[in-house]
Amino acid sequence: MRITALAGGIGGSRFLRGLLRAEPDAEVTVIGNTADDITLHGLHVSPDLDTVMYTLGGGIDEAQGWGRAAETHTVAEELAEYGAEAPWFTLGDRDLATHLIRTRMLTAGYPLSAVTEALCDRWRPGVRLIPMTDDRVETHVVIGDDEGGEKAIHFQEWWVRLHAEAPARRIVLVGAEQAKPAPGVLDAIAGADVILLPPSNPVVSIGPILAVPGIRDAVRAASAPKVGLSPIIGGSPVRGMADAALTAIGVPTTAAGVAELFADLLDGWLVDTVDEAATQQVEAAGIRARAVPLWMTDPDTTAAMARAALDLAAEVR
Ligand code: GDP
Ligand code: FO1
Ligand code: CA
Repeated sequence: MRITALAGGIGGSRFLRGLLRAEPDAEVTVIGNTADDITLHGLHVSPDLDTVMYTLGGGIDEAQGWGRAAETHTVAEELAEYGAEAPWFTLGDRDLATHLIRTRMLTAGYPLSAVTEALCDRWRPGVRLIPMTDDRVETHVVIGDDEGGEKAIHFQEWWVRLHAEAPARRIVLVGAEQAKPAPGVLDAIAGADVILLPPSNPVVSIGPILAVPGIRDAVRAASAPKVGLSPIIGGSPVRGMADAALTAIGVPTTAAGVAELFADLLDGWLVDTVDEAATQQVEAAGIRARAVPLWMTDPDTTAAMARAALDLAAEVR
């Protein structure tokens, strides 16, 4: 079975780990979000690609959900002593090696998709990981400034430094309109037997992937059933500040609200059992809905979620 999934960082990669457990023989292609990418100290950092690569490759810091296991921070401490840029964004020593290799290959002229493939040669994540685009796309968040005006800041500054507490007036995907899907992305969508939307942040993880011209249309046009899993349980984003991003685009932080955001392309949607009542609203939007446990507490529970998504896909096919 060929499965294509669109994924952000932590939510996406934890779900993918369950998917590989539920369906070990599946050929899984992951289209990763790159709009969180940031250049720091001259290095190209791709948090969501790395989170997928490290999680599935066994190198993730499990408790934190991002960055490397058994990490040290000697370089970060030295950079702080120099008063270097962005002290709020910590790059660990082990993680830095990834950014060094990535930047070196990009500078040598390789596209990000080829660089990602090379990095995955080491990590062997068990999926084919493709960035959504080889072009630069950056999520910026417009917030109020001290003079009563407004300013746009990089998504990571809003998320990590400001903890998404500064109300977002707009979320702008800089460069998205000019971006092209990376090689292999459209084929992976058109050739899939099932297309999955894991419980990733709908606004700043799945949103940017679908905003690359051609990707949303390709998903909609694909013959495969398209099934998503709600990243919102009982009106809360479980982990992180997805509610702040949803509010910024005027979408309620509910399992049904997120389904409606993707109503043009979804055939099926899973909500958590506490949101069982939301299935009616989702079905009214023309999407088959089921309620199953959606807390990714352990590998078995997460595999059961993936199984439920594939069962729903078979049902709506
Ligand atoms: P990020 O890029 O690291 O922020 O990760 P993603 O975009 O892939 O996923 C983040 C989202 O995962 C959060 O907004 C949560 O809503 C969702 N999430 C995290 N843990 C769980 C869980 O156990 N169950 C469900 N259903 N959603 C989760
Ligand atoms: N998240 C943080 O909250 N603080 C950090 O210092 C931080 C550093 C970092 C370094 C590499 C990496 O791949 C991810 C990192 N993250 C950090 C996580 C990450 O950038 C965000 O959680 C997501 O991009 C939000 O979607
Ligand atoms: Ca992310």
